[in-house]
Amino acid sequence: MWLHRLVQLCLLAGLSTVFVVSQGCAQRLLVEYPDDTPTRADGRVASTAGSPKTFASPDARAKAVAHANEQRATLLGQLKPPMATARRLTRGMITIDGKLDESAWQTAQVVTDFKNSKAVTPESETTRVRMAWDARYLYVAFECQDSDIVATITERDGELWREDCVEVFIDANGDGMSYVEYEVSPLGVFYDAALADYRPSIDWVKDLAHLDLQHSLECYTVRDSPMAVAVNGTLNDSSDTDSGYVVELAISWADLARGTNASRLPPRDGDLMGVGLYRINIRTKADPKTADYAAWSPTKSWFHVPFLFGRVLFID
Ligand SMILES: [Ca+2]
Ligand SMILES: [Ca+2]
Ligand SMILES: [Ca+2]
Repeated sequence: MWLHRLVQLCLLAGLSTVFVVSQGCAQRLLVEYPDDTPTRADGRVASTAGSPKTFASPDARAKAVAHANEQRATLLGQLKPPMATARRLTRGMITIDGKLDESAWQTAQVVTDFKNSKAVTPESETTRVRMAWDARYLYVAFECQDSDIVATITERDGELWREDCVEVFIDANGDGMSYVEYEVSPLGVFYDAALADYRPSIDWVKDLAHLDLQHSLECYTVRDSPMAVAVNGTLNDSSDTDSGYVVELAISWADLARGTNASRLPPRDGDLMGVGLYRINIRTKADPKTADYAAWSPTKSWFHVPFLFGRVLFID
């Protein structure tokens, strides 16, 4: 019954392929994201609302900017964003199927040690991420240990951050301002947005946590960024203990280029990008109110702090 309902939900969500394989008492679910998914907007659209912050006087603005710059320098010094390498692959080495059995994944650097972003405390269940790239895609693989997998949202671009999900933010030109955001849920639902025209000195004058999302968020829809999810456990059933889920994602350089103002994609050997890797982990069993908002590079606030993203070094 549960399975039937899940397949129904996936069909409703426009997901083209669902494979279920029984593994003892564990159930394995693979979901592929189709090419013809409905879109909210084709490519970039203009910001819909909001206006830049205003200040009582030029002096007040200068003070606010100086204060924000000072805070940014302090946070950078305290949090020291981590770095990881992504190695270049030959095309075809990775198959997006939710299984990380390719040799390219076995040899990729493992990013781990995620912390709750605000409190900078260790997450409750382990997240491991690997990255790699080729001429067409940036590949990102999440392995999420999760004893209680929670995912009910089936709508594309739904509010996935309210349930279990993983998130990748990419500041392709490293300016600490504009970036794209991708989210994937254990149900294989996708969210994407471009955050542009973001001005750290002006939009964050209060406490570095007040990015004017209304002004900066742009709807945008990927065209060539396939992903697959494998769940080892039961979704939305807290009566048992789940093992976790895997998200295997390929983000095309073409999609990234449409969402950012990066001038040089794909990257070249030695290029650096800002990359935020995040995971939201609802733990209904532990306490319905608790969740981990975990980050590879914690921000001491929410996730939208692009100058504190981790750094990824692209190497041949
Ligand atoms: Ca694979
Ligand atoms: Ca969970
Ligand atoms: Ca479960």
